[in-house]
Amino acid sequence: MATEQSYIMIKPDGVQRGLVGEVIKRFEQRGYTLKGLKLLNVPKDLAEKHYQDLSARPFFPALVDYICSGPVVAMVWEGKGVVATGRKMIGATNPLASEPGTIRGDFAIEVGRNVIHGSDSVESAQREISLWFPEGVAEWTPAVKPWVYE
Ligand code: FUP
Repeated sequence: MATEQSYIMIKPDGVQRGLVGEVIKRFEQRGYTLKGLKLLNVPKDLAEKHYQDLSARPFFPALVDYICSGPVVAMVWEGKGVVATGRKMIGATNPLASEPGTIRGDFAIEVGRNVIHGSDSVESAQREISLWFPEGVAEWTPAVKPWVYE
């Protein structure tokens, strides 16, 4: 049975503010498995493709500029329910509406500086993982798996 994967990205503000370890720690501690990880400066066409559904929105040019303003950390995380649970761990799009205890609720104020992206559905995750990791991701099974899953 294929295990669910999500595309999780620490945006340029998260990288610049030194939140990479904090984000990775939260996903690791929850029990999810890191399958892909890279730091990259985002080409404009990749940012535009990633956010293609928002291309008609007034904030789109600023959003693309923000994503291209410094390196991001692109990741693939795997595990049961990782898409929906990842979104809960990340918090609401607008950080002022994000609950404390979520990543955005603990570390962000502005919607245009909201630290992290997480796929919003399994279908989006598949599209985003192909877009950001055309080379594919690592194959491995963590030894703790029987202690995380019954
Ligand atoms: P999310 O799935 O939580 O990342 O939210 P969306 O896909 O709706 O929005 C993607 C990104 O667009 C947000 F992370 C930040 C940006 N955005 C704005 O800058 N202004 C807005 O009003 C809405 C979204």
